[in-house]
Amino acid sequence: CPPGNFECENGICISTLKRCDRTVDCENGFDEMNCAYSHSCDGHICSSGECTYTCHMAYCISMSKVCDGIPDCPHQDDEMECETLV
Ligand SMILES: [Ca+2]
Ligand SMILES: [Ca+2]
Repeated sequence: CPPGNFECENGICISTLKRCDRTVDCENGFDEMNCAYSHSCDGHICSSGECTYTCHMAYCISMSKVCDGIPDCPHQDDEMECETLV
């Protein structure tokens, strides 16, 4: 990858600005791995008035994105545990 770019595990190049921005840009979420986010999340917490869900890699998404049919977690686990809620 050229300078200023981050290489995904599959060789795709993305801007380093997209690394650790809490949005999955690499196909497998590689750009969001090993990130030191500004705050840690253990289970379900509420911060700044917004409830968040924690994916399997300490990756936070809004609770409203859980079970919305769109994979938001790097491992898509926000959609995987929906069956049990039915
Ligand atoms: Ca990203
Ligand atoms: Ca989702």
